[in-house]
Amino acid sequence: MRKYSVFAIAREAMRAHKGWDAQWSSPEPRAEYDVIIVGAGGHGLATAYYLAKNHGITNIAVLEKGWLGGGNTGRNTTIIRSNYLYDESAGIYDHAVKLWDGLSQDLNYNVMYSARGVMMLAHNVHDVQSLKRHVHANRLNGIDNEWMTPEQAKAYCPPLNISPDARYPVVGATLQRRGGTARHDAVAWGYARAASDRGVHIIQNCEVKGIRRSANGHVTGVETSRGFIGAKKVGVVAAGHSSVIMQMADVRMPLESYPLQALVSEPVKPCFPCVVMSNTVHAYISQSDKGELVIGAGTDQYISYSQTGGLHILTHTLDAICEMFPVFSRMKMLRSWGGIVDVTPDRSPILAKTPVPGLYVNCGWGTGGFKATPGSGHVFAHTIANDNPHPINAGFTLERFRSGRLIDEAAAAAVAH
Ligand code: FAD
Ligand code: PYC
Repeated sequence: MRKYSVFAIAREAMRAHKGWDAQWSSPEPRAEYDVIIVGAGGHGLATAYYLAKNHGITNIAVLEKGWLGGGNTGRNTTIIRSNYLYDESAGIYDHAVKLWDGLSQDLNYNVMYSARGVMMLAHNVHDVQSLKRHVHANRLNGIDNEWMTPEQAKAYCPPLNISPDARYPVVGATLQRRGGTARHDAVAWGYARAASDRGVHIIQNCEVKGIRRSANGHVTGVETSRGFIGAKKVGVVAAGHSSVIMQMADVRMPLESYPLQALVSEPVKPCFPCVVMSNTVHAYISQSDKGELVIGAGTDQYISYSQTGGLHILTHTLDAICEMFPVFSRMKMLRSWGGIVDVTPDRSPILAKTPVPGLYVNCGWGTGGFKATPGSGHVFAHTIANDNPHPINAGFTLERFRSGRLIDEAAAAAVAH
């Protein structure tokens, strides 16, 4: 029997999709584009889509060193929520949640957004104080989030163990009902097809290796594995590798890259109704529409560009899952994988102009950028088109790491890193 990796299966499915060869096989690059986007993940493809749809800019190439959606977009655990602490974060993450609702219709592609509720568990006094603070901050920003007793949490999620004898007993929880999941690869494919329909070139197997600038410092294009390609503007959206690419234009980024792993169980019938996250025991879980339990942990503790990670992270995570949900202790694991996430010192993204004219960057989403995909693409397109940030991303500057005006979301990131 032929063996497929999950990504090979995805590629085959893409090819089988009607019109794949005609629509998405890599076109020959033009000599000059109005905009080049580096990275065909969800954020890069969404940026191209909104540039075309909202700003009438269609002479765009999205350059991808591998295949579209093969980076973190196709590796993440698809949790969507907007229960962050600060106003800037509430602005961008809730902008995204509003766009998720209606995205399938907008793209005419089923991204399987499912608002099934995201629950975050408290196991000690510190968790209670921190999570309640988030509930209050969210409400002030008009974002739904509510506090639950352990009994209410169990009523919402019956497999949850709320025994006081657990090693880390559940002492309360928050619930954002509009939070949930979507199908990650469908998001990349949906944005790709909709952008391609508007004339955007998606050029796969095309690695950016240099950024060329004129004598006055303005960007003029990129050196790639397929030769030089000219552009008036370049947007870098290459999670995990942003600092390497920005270095090509002599811009030093406040980023570190870490492996982040996840795994799925064998598929079973629907048994898990929502998303549950626990930052204290370092584990989170949901069930995909295929029936697999989707499980993840914190980042590895060392920086690396390797798309694997330490086995001990997974075993620790499974210990935690089995304690919180003893009913899953006899299930079998199907596969595990890793991605590379780029993390800023304040765990908030950078979506901004750079000191280089014509060069823009969208990075630093760390462990939590999938949920932001539509909102991020929407405001980054605005930033590139107008050479000025949208009010929603105005705070997510590079400059804040000099001024100290940080947006510290370490607690809301909810995945240890
Ligand atoms: P990517 O999808 O990584 O796209 C960047 C692309 O750039 C890649 O395809 C890459 O090949 C390409 N590239 C890199 N270098 C070059 C180059 N030199 N030239 C051309 N192309 C290049 N977020 C959530 O909100 N919820 C979650 O539940 C969640 N779970 C996660 C679980 C795991 C295991 C991982 C790894 C991440 C998770 N995340 C989650 C984070 C989320 O996946 C990312 O923040 C998000 O997908 C980033 O999207 P992107 O489009 O910016 O990056
Ligand atoms: O940001 O919600 C999140 C998340 C969950 C798992 C990884 N990131």
